[in-house]
Amino acid sequence: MATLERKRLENDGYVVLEGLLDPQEDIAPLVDEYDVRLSTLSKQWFDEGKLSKDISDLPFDQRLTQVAKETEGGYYQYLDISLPVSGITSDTPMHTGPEAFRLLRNEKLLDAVEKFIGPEIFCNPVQHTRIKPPVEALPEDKRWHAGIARTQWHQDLGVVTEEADESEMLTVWLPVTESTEENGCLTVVPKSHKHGLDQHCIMAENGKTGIPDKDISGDQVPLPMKPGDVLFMTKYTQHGSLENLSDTIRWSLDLRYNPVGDATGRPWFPGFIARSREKPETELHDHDKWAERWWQTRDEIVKTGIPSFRRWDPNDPLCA
Ligand SMILES: O=C(O)CCC(=O)C(=O)O
Ligand SMILES: [Fe+2]
Repeated sequence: MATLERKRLENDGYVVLEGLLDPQEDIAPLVDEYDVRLSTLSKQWFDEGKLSKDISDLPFDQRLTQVAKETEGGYYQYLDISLPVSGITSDTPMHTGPEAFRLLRNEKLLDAVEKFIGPEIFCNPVQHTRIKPPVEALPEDKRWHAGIARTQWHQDLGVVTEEADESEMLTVWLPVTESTEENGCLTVVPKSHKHGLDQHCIMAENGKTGIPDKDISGDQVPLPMKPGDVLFMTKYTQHGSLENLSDTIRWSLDLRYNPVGDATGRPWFPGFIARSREKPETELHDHDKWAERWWQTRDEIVKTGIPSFRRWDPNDPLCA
């Protein structure tokens, strides 16, 4: 029987559950983990001459903004919780800390995910940490980089492989800092999930893959959210994000889950069974194993490469 949450998702394409998480209990440990990570990195970058001053004493948001300026956005991959989809080398960094894993397995989050996709839950490896500085800290050519700046309109199915067409992939987006219209909150088009996959184009202006503005099919609703609130979206829901026009950072995580057995859309990356009522012994609880799988994946990909993955033809006449 469909739950109330699932009915709302089917009807609107998105659901926000306010206060699902406790910021102190569920999110603060991750913030502390990133605080240490950014201190370590900024010390290292200062020693290597990549930063002009030692900023390890600054509060996190100022440190991140300064790092964003001086590295021209180059910090992003060090803090993301996934490998990139291209350009992986033997020293590509990422963040695989225990608190990141703990959040992927958060019981309150999984209880909510269960209401949407049922009790056999696979943690899909399409997952990101996006810590976005004020836009003026970034050079012009990075102001449409979805990890650190504005995100182009898209559907999540448009950015994974065709294998996921039949999957019931659920996107879970949560703010770590308050997210507002001023600092670049998420925007969605209610009910836009009802017509299937839209044509995505490689935008002439910025080289990013997305849905042209003219094909956005309804009201563009900004979703200001507080830490603890969680947004759930279908793989067809049109969404994007606003620019960070504030003077502080806008930090979010986006995670994905699908029923065990469905394709993830990035088969070369490692996911894991987060919950199985049928076969609990198949769940992964071990952070070290999770981290190890990501690092092993990187090393494998360096040897074998990722099969070229280009869902959208840059010369598609529909995009002219
Ligand atoms: O946070 C953002 O800017 C974009 C997030 C997104 O596209 C997603 O969660 O699927
Ligand atoms: Fe997305």
